[in-house]
Amino acid sequence: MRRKLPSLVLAVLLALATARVAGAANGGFTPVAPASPNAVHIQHVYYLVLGFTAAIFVLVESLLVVFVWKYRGRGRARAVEGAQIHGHTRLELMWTAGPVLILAIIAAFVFYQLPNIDSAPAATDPLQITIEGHQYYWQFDYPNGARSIGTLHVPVGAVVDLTVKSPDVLHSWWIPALGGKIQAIPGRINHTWFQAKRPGNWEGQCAQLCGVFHASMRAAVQAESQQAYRHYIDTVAHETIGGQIWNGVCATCHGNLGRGGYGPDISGSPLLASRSSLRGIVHTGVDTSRPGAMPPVARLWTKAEFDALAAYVKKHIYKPGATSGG
Ligand SMILES: [Cu+2]
Repeated sequence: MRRKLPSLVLAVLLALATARVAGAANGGFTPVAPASPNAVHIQHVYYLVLGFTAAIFVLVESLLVVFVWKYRGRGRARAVEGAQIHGHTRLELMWTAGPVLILAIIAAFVFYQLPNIDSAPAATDPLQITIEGHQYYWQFDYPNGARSIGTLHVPVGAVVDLTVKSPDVLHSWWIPALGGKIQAIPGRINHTWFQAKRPGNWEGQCAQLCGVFHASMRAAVQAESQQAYRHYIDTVAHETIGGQIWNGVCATCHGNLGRGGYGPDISGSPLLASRSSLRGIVHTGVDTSRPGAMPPVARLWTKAEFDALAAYVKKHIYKPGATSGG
């Protein structure tokens, strides 16, 4: 026993040292700090389930260690069978009734929390936002007709009603700090909501495998003052749409400066300076039957959006004379 003590102490210390990392809010076992009431209630459920599973884990593992020690071979020859033990009615009843009880408690608690996760707090005038998932970007439409790509701006404290759609394939909207996932399904309209309780920027990403660039399909929600929100949707969203489209749509594959990534280097391509050629390629895509080919990203853009992108790439991305692979 004395020989084993140092390794036992080491194991316990190691467990304690890693427990802190595991318990940290991000990158650990626990959800991110919630910023919306629905996310708060989801977290309550999470912790109840975590409590039971942690207790069961500790119970089972410690019994395992105790039994391994207590019923070890003690030098018995390998061919000789150990003592055969069976039948213990009370124990068997306990480990049948216990799990039933635990599952009933979890189910009851989930049903108790569900209405608060599902339904938004009553608000006289919730903010209506339409979200569209596209390969490989998120698009947001505001009540005044403004549109943004990649980042959704909302006023702090507003109940936000989200209408979630997809014109191409399945996607899944998910900002963990602001509630659960909701599928974006072609031909169907889904709804969810959130209410950002404090100013901040929360990130998430598409939670449904939707193609080669699924992992790059990030989204963010920026909660700001009512004044900053109004300024954004009245002025900024419109003025920056060209850059938003470049960064949110094109740069995903072609790199921030268009120097290539998954997609070819387009920084020197004359296509960027020619409106009609650019229009053709973003509207129809390239070789779309091939998996991972360029999708027709602009299929549903307005003329103003295409014009803004064309002006942006010509000014900021196009570098005549740079080597071009496409
Ligand atoms: Cu997606």
